Amino acid sequence: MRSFFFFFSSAFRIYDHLKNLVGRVMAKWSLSNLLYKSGYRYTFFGASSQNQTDFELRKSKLVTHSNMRIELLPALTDNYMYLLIDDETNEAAIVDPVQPQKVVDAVKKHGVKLTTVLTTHHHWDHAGGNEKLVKMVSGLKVYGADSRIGALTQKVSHLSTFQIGSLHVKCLFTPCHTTGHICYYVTKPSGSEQPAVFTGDTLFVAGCGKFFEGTAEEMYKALIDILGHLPPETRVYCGHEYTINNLKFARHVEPHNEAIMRKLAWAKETYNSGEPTIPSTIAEEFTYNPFMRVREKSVQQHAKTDDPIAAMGVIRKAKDNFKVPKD
Ligand SMILES: N[C@@H](CCC(=O)N[C@@H](CS)C(=O)NCC(=O)O)C(=O)O
Ligand SMILES: [Zn+2]
Repeated sequence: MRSFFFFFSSAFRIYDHLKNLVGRVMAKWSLSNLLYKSGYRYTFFGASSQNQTDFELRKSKLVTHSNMRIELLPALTDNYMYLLIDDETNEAAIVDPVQPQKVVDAVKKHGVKLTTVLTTHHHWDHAGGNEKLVKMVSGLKVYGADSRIGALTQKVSHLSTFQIGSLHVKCLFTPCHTTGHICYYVTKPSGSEQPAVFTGDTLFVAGCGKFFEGTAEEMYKALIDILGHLPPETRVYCGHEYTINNLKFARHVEPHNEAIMRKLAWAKETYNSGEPTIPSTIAEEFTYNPFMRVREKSVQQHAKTDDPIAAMGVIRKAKDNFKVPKD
């Protein structure tokens, strides 16, 4: 009987040992690990080359304007949520709170009163936390322009305005990535404040969102006529950390543009130390963002057209099919 048990416990130990060994070898050679090591990482839309640090190591960052503070909260693989704090009243808003617990923790850390949710568009990686957050924090007003947005309480449209404490918010309707996309422009009336704009998936640092539900003409209107007319010093807070890939595409479009080379070197260094590459400014975007530069000869030559709206369509299609180089 004793030797019977001994046999089984040894056999089990050997089996367990082998299982661990096989598990470790499998983990080492698994597809995700190989992709990770070769500089690839997953997004829920598929794999994309980033050549960067593990997204788990992405740090948050606090940007101080003269009358407001904005905390960048990395979420999911490459999204950002933004906690916007009005220094005068201690009231706060959160932009695209896809990970509600992280939001509640940040609100606690700053000791502010969260009253408002600003939703840029209905996609899951932006609006997917709304329902849970309104259950965790009572009395929240949830802004957005699309009825597909969860927990929506305040439906807005182009040029709708409202306050967050003493801060003034203006809604800018920028349909194209989705038909109900809103950018939020925030100013401090009578302050020397540098304004902020939360651009969701319309304008990225050095890029723009895919045209899922819109046209090149709509994106031209959004980027050039609407966002492009904001004060040049306006800080741009976008929905994703796509800066490096975007600049590699920008370099492909305009190989002789020095502003692109400088920004790319800076973005690689910044991202690899775990820091966000956000915010930029509207003025800066005009120097390196090919989608903001569709009126420039160099971009039009690449797109083989002298019509800026046609150029917008051509380079968006090219970006959709662009294979991002490793460096
Ligand atoms: N290509 C993206 C893949 C994910 C994706 O399609 N993202 C959407 C927003 S959720 C988009 O509009 N991306 C802009 C682009 O690929 O230029 C990346 O760089 O990781
Ligand atoms: Zn997105």
